[in-house]
Amino acid sequence: AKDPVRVLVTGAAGQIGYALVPMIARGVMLGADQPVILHMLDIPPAAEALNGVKMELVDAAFPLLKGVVATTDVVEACTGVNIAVMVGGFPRKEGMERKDVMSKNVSIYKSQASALEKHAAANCKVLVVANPANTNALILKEFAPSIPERNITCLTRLDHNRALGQISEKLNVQVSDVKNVIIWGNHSSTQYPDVNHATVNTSSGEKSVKELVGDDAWLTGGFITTVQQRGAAIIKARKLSSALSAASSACDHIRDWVLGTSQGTWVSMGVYSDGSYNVPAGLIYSFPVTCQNGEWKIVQGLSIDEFSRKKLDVTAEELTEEKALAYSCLT
Ligand code: NAX
Repeated sequence: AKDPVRVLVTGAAGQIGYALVPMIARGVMLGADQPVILHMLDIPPAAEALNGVKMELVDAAFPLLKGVVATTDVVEACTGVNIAVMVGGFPRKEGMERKDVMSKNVSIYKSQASALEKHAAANCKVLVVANPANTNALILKEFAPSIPERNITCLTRLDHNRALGQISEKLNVQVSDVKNVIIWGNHSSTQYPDVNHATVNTSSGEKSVKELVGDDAWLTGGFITTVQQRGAAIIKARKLSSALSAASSACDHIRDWVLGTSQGTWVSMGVYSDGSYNVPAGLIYSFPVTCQNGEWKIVQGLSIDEFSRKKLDVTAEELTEEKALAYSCLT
């Protein structure tokens, strides 16, 4: 039998945490043959709720779950973890300035970066979910210099999956037959969902999404805004933000990163930019990536038309501003 993998979930007493930890314990994230030990971190006001989640994990008697650490101590939470899913953060409340929210998250991600750097297992892979996800990941990277930058990522897979879902609904095809959409940039409303290279597997072979949809006005208009605004639409309908879809996408992100993407398929991940596609280096930016042997690689050589170029630049500009704002909170 395989040795258990230790998976940290911060903010584990929250909504996404509640949906995510059972998925991890069932093998959705790392595979049905991979035992796991869950490390759950939250803050003292949520300690009792966190303990309730631990009780439910015990009650669910998951065969793959070999242990549960539920704690408000960041060092205990980070010790020995192989995977860290950072869901905890400070939410934006009505009437709060952007800078104040940023400042709270910068201080959280700075201190959690240090704890991970000192106490996580070597080669720990990090996924930041909490917003502003790209910039939180960047702060984590800056304050954990001994963790390789390729190990620090943020979640845009939910946006990617939302784009697959919209195409599947529009064309009335199975979502599993749609692939290679791209989310470029920030996990925010400036993200660019791009279908220029996306395909659908049909009974007569692979067809381009653009050709099958045949409605450029939708692809460059309603489709993009629907994906960009989906989070807000969920809040309006549920009176709560997306949780099960966020949790499921976080599992997809880690599973593909660790176990690999299938041949001919790419996914979207927020990763440290190396300047590919003329995206400024030094931002955490969502790119199309393939994964093999536990490493992601940015898909190279895709054509970028003028419309797309503008969209890639707008979301990069927003990230550059966020980065400056985050840095201004450090001093
Ligand atoms: P909740 O407010 O339900 O849960 C957040 C939890 O984090 C709470 O239990 C809170 O006590 C805890 N927390 C706060 N500060 C902490 C700290 N310093 N250390 C550890 N835990 C801490 O929010 P939820 O709906 O679960 O969303 C979590 C985060 O995911 C939010 O920042 C949200 O904006 C972000 N999202 C990101 C998405 C993405 O695709 N990247 C999509 C879903 C979601 O909106």
